[in-house]
Amino acid sequence: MFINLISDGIYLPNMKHWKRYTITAALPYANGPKHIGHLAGAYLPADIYVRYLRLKKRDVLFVCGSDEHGTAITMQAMQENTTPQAIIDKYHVLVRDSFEKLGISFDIYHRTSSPLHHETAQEFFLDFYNKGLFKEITTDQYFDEEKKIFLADRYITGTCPNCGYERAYGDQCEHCGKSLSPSDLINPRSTLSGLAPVLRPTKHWYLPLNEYEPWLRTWLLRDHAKDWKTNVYGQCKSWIEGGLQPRAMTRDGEWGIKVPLPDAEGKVLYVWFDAPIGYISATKQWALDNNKLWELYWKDSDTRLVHFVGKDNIVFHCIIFPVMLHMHGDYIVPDNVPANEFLNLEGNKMSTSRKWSVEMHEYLEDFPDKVDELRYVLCSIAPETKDSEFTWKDYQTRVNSELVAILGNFVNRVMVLTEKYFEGKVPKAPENAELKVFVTGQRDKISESLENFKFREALTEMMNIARHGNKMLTEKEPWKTFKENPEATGAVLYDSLQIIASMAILCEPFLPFTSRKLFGMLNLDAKNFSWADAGRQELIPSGHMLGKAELLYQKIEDETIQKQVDKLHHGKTTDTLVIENKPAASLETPVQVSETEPEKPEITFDEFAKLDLRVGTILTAEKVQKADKLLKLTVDLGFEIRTVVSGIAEFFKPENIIGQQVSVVANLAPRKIRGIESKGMILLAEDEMGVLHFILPKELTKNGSIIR
Ligand code: B3M
Ligand code: ZN
Repeated sequence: MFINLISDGIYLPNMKHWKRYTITAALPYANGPKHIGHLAGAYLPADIYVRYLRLKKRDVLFVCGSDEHGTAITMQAMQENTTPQAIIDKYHVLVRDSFEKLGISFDIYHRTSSPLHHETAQEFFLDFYNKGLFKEITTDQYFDEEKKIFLADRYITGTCPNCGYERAYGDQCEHCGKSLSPSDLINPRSTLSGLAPVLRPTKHWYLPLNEYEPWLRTWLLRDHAKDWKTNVYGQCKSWIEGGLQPRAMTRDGEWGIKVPLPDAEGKVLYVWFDAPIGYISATKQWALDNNKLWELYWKDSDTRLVHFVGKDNIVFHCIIFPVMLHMHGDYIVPDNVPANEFLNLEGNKMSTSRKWSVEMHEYLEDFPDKVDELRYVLCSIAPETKDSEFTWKDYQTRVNSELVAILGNFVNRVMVLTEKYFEGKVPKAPENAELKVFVTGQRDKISESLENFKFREALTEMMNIARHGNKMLTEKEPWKTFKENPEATGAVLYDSLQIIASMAILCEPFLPFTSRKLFGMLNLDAKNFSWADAGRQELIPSGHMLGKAELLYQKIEDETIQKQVDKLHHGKTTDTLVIENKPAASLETPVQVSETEPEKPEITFDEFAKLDLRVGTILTAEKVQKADKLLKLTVDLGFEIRTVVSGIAEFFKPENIIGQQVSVVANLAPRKIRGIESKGMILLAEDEMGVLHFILPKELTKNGSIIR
């Protein structure tokens, strides 16, 4: 426990006074564009935090860059008939430029393909190797003989031994949710060639995570029980308690960083080994470019290291990378990993490959001058503690009724009235002590929320200042008092201008473009102000000439919103991209493979006649705990009521399918799914977008009717 004076002059408990900050945001895979869910998950909160720290005049470094290795990129290149280099070159630029336009203020946006990074990652590997820390293990892995490549789990499909679904992946069955390993699959096939893969022995270097369990229990489970977000802490706890296994830190393949050993021909470093080291190489590059000492940002215990990531990256940043830093010895470990959950879009999971997403570059094309609007909405709905949802309607409402009606309106009224009554000069007025207490109080509330990574709360407190200003104008009606009492009008406008000046500072982390405009309108130089200035007396002095007023925000019309909704529903026309990094149960982050389903072998009529297909009606539906994809249904089959567990939770809300008529395979052998006995299977059609639809008789049909 630390008690420290922070620079605003207030005491905040539990807060160490850090000398400097190293802030990282997950390195995006350079194999596709990134969507607003990524932005809300990691990059926006990181940027808000960093901008806040800079305003507090802290020494802060914000690093990011492209993650350019991994089997996903190799496989994608094969599928698209191009090279990994061509893919990463294209998306490195697209993603970097999108971030820049969105005001994400990285100090460096590096690349893991750079020689400096290769060297740094190899140095880590050799450090562990020379200290004898790796375990060398030879195992049998599936190999595609046609493509001459070892297959990552995701690239093997086959029949699920648990539910019989024929397109289960080597790491998980998406139908019943069971996690699998490739050898569990019945009739495994390579998704690249369609051929049955063969097993071949291969040697790899493993990080003995299990040996670091005691350290993790102390450093993470004990020391961060209070200050880490519960969603993050909970995930780490279940990983550690589930028993840690040694993890291979190398892969077979050509694309990536060569394993720096003589007997390692054809082996590269595992992408999750090298990618987080990318934060360190980015720091080295930045230090070279700016004449700084990189080691201070990674090896000094007074440096606060914070990783901003989405929830699918938690284990890598909270367990694997910290273990690596700890094994190396000289490095600091993260003080916090304030990971967010996922942002859904209009009722469904956001997904680039399914074309159900708003890509950052597309938003920028359609709304080039509405960056703060997006930042505002994404921060207000950020999935801080649980998944949340973006809808275009909600975007419109928040922009119109909050940014336009509260902040924009307040600023506009004050500018117009000052111009009208005081020729655009800050009027003379006595200091308002009460207002000063209010604004400094808000400033400190925002600080506290931001220090605790509660961005939504911080944004609300920031907007409450504008709400307060509007209320003041409405109550005091300075336009009515001017004739008889110009001092009264002057006093209200003076106070309002002080509020706006404070807001120009306090809104900067969230709305940097608005802040810039406000400083311009106030005719003040942003460089002369810091966080501590917000709320201080005479922030903008009497007699100061204001700049030109401009409209901060414009109302968003229904047509604009409708266009976006239509675009989403009708699929997109841009040719850019198509691959999604699917967070999987395995530690490999793979590519969603789009393939045409091959025809199945012929069956006889008698074989077909063995199926007992029936019409049924869903009576109840509920989510299965801890299984994102599963719903537990009871289905009325006429002759009996059945429990059926179905992998449709991503597509249907339980309350929406009660009373739905469905087709059921009634004589499927019962099986236990997540401890629930399921008997029967609901039939669904999967469209080209991967969306599921029920198959049902055209007319309402008696339950139990036979389908033939
Ligand atoms: N590229 C995965 C992702 O974008 C990965 C993050 C690396 S952070 C070191 O989800
Ligand atoms: Zn299954």
